[in-house]
Amino acid sequence: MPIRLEAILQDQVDHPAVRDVLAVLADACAEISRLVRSAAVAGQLGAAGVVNVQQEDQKALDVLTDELLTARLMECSAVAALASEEQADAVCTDRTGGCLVAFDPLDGSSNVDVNVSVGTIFSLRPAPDGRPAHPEDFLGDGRAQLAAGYAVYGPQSMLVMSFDARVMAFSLDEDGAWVLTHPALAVPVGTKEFAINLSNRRHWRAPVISYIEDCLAGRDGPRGKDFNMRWVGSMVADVHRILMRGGVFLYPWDAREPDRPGKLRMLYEAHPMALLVERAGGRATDGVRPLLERVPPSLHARTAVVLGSADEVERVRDVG
Ligand code: AHM
Ligand code: MG
Repeated sequence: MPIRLEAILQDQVDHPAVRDVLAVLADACAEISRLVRSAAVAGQLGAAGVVNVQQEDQKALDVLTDELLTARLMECSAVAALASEEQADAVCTDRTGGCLVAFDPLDGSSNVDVNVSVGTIFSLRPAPDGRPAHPEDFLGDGRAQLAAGYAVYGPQSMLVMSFDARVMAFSLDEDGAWVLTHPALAVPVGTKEFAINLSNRRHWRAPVISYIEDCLAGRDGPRGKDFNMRWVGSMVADVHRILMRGGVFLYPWDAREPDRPGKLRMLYEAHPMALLVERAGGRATDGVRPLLERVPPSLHARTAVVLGSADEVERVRDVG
């Protein structure tokens, strides 16, 4: 008998607000999966003709998924405030207690028009007790997260989440229900796969170049083994591969925009993925410090990211 997400949330999540918010997010991700699957037929691919707070051109689906998640979360009484990659400011309610929810509604959306996997990333934090939330309440370290997860919309739609020490994965069945397919993900060590956008090589710092050169040298180089490279360009898909079969993912600082500490955002990309990877036995750093120790200075603050198999991440040090 397949185990459904509702049963897991009911039996295994002690925190009522976390339980409610995860249920809402799971339903919303199932809706987004349908939206993504039918987007070509519904004429919802392509650009929205708007630029978001990150100065990135939004896709029509960036806007639709952001609106969908915002609407569903605002209806949930356990949500005190939300922050989205697509919105300049946090949206705070006058509710007290419950959760703060940060999300990237459609990660990797530059891939959506060419039918490559995209996803939704989310992170739950405790809301303050006894007063309504302020936007600054989101600015805590990664260890303060109550739960985190992502959905990946690929050949299968999967929902990966952690609300305790484990990382579980659910797959969307034909009837639109999330069914437990992977009860405890564990990132293996001793792997031979790296993921980085190699086209940025000339902009990296020396230690990143040296790490990647050693991988590229294969069995003739200092690592003494051949490596494989993968770069989907959707963080959800690259991290999903690492949670399933190991490897390392890097989006380091680079010299294109020297004042920017990296491309990926801490609150709704780096922190939730770091929580999942660490709970699955991997490591996640900004090249220097554990990502979960970092506190974002602002809602959309960026960071360098190195995550994956513990032994590989340990090798990539002092590159932040
Ligand atoms: P997005 O949230 O606007 O889609 O941007 C984040 C994405 C990540 O999913 C991915 O790892 C990275 O950007 C890819 O960057 P690049 O195009 O430089 O390879
Ligand atoms: Mg993203």
